[in-house]
Amino acid sequence: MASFDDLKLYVLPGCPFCAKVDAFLDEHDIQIEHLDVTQGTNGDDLVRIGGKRQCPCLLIDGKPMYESGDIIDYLAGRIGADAPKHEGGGACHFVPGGGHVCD
Ligand SMILES: N[C@@H](CCC(=O)N[C@@H](CS)C(=O)NCC(=O)O)C(=O)O
Repeated sequence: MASFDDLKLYVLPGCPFCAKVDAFLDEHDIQIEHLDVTQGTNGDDLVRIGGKRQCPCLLIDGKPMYESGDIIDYLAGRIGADAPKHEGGGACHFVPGGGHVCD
C-alpha cells in the first residue's frame, strides 16, 4: 500500500470542498492525517504556513496546496487514478460568531 506520510490535510467540519476531497480519499482508500482548523492552533498554523485559513489545504512535505480540485488532481496523479471531472471555483466564507456560508 502506498504511503502518504508526507501529506497532511487541513479541514473544516461541514466544509463541502473538504467533503469532496474526503470522498476521493475514501473511494481510493487513502489515509491522510487530518488537521481540523477549529481545534487547537491548527487554524493559526495554517495561516502561518499557507497565508490564509482556507480549507481544504493539503500539505505536501510542508508545502501548502489549496483548492479541492487541485488537491484531487494531485492525489489522482500520485496513485495513477483518473481524477473525477470537477467544476472549479465556488467558495465559502466564515461569518462572525462562527460557522460559514457558501456561495
Ligand atoms: N475553491 C475552493 C473553496 C474553498 C472554500 O471556500 N473553503 C471554505 C470552507 S468550505 C473556507 O475555508 N473559507 C474560508 C476562507 O475562504 O477564508 C476549493 O475548492 O477548495
